Amino acid sequence: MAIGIFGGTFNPPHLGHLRLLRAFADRFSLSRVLVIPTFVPPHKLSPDLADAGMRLEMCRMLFDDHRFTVSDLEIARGGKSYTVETLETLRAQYPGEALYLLIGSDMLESFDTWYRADDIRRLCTVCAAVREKGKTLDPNGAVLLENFDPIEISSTAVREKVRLGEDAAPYVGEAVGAFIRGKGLYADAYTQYRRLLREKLGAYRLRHSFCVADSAKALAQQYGEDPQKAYFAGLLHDVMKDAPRDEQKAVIERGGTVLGADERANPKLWHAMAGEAFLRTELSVADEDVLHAVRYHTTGRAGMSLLEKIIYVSDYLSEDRVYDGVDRMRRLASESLESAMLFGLSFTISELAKSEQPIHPDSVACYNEIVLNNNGKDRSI
Ligand code: DGI
Ligand code: FE
Ligand code: FE
Repeated sequence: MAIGIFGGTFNPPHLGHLRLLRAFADRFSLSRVLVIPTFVPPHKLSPDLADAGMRLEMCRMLFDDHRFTVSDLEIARGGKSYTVETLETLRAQYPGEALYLLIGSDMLESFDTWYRADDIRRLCTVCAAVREKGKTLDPNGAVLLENFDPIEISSTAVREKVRLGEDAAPYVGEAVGAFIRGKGLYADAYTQYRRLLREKLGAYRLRHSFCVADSAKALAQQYGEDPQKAYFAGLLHDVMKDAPRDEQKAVIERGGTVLGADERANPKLWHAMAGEAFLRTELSVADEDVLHAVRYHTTGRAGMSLLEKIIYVSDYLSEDRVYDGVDRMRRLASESLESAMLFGLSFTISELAKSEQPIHPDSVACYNEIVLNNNGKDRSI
């Protein structure tokens, strides 16, 4: 009998691991493969690292094959997980059986620096497979799994997808996907909102929203606003943008806002008002400053707060934006929010005027306020 050993953090285990494990078992005719999640010392624990019990449980769900056994050997042992010690334990437990150790190809290069690497080589056959399609590998004393067709996914990438509100199931299978969601693993305080945005927005608008949130957070840090608040407002500022117009209108009316004549004629402005109403009524947001930042992100207005300005400007300079002048916009925003506001307002107002569209009075008031404050320059001549 030959026994395979596959260690890793499995945070979380994914379909790439599963495919690799199957190829490993097939290639060496392994009757048994021990999957051994590593112990992680408490000081390394982070919100991004599922605890040992959960990693074990996820492994048991995913590696559901009669040949595979998930073992808590290293987790139960605790302390630093030395592979050589695990091999010695297994050698004693399974005398006379050939041991095959599967390691990640990324580990191969540094293998010689592993604790007692020569003893590891004596105790087992070291095996490795490519992780990226079409890559070749320097075996460095290991037996390579030939013709292995990897699934190009990593635990890091899965965690990032989950954090951004994506469902993990396509990468980790239904059971582990449901587990991650149920336990709220790898989520941060905004994951639920990103998930909501995924339902409400198309791909373009979703990316824009993520980018505006990032920009808003950075500007908040620069100008002394609460970065979390700015991130949240930026994330949700366009939440209603892709909804059909009659739905936008219904949300506005349900929120108790009455459309004025300037707004009724201009459906492009509705998403900002509907956004405010949605935050207030559906998400129970009570922070008036956040609500105003969403409400006035399209037109601006006179007397804007710092947060309102940050959201207004972020919408123009987020990473997804490409237009002539975006570099200038970014430069201006790094110097003064008002200069950036003025640049944005001038840009939009002249675009609107060129195509003979109405300009909302709030935009005019916002523009005038900044110009009359001179924006630090003398305009009296
Ligand atoms: O939602 P975004 O595309 O990210 O950006 P936005 O909320 O600034 O919306 C931009 C649209 O709104 C664009 O089509 C121009 C229009 N807009 C902006 N300010 C005014 C305006 N339309 C009118 N009529 N009046 C304005 O003052
Ligand atoms: Fe918008
Ligand atoms: Fe926007």
